[in-house]
Amino acid sequence: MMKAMSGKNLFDLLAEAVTTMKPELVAELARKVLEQGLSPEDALTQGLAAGMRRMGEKYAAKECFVPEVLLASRAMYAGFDILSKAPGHKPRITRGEVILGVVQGDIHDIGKNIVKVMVQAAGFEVIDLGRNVPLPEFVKAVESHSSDGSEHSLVLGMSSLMTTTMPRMGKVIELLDKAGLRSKVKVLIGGAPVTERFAKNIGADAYAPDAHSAVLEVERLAGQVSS
Ligand code: B1M
Repeated sequence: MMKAMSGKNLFDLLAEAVTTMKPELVAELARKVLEQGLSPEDALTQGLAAGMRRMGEKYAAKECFVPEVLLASRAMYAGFDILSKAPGHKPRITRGEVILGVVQGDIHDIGKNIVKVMVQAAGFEVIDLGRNVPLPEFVKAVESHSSDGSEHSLVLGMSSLMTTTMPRMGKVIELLDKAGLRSKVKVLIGGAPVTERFAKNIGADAYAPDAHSAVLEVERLAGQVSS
């Protein structure tokens, strides 16, 4: 049985349990976060995401290998499942729709899933297309959700973790243009190699470096989209 502890301690322990690849401990700590009435969003960003970030740094420094990164992401999901289903974590009002996906050729979806939960928590409905999404699927989703008769604003969020796949986000914008749908949707992009400058170059409306900024950008963009 774990004693009550401060949010910061608990979030640090969560991050550590991710980097030490312990799914049972991550789940136990995530439940503790909820029992203590702490914020699931803070636990996601300061605990789970921080742990994965640390794991990413270790991988880049060749201090660990792909199987360990996979085990860490499995541990991360053990907490993610609990925190994302927390009561009161569901959107109370739908402030708009956000189509989200990782572009074709790219299977890195941990960051996208964190963005998804945070955006849902902020009251938006998320249409999750998943990862390795064929480019026309983004266009189809925009087409169907911009003509579904709803009064809500529509944002398309694309994620890419590789320099080889990030130009495909620009391709999707071109396809939206060709289909006459560009004005119906605001485009937000993100992912570790993406920059503000790249976003401008490909004609995206916004860039967010992390999940928290993604929520702020979605809120800003949703206010701009005409229904
Ligand atoms: Co891969 N991988 N990987 N990998 N992997 C990277 C990305 C890499 C940088 C590692 C390296 O070489 N240093 C490198 C890419 C190099 C490049 O740019 N060209 C790489 C590579 C090469 C590969 C493979 C090709 C390896 C191989 O097979 N030879 C292969 C690719 C397969 C494919 O996609 N086709 C591969 C595979 C994998 C695993 C399957 C083992 C696993 C992915 C598991 C999964 O996602 N389900 C994996 C992982 C985990 C990583 C690293 C280590 C960590 C990524 C991560 O989850 N970070 C990564 C190295 C690194 O980043 N240092 C690496 C934590 C996550 C919380 O952060 O995703 O950045 P992030 O998301 C953040 C922000 O970016 C932002 O908010 C999130 C939360 O704060 N954000 C958005 C993300 N999306 C957003 C969208 C928004 C807004 C903000 O708006 C819509």
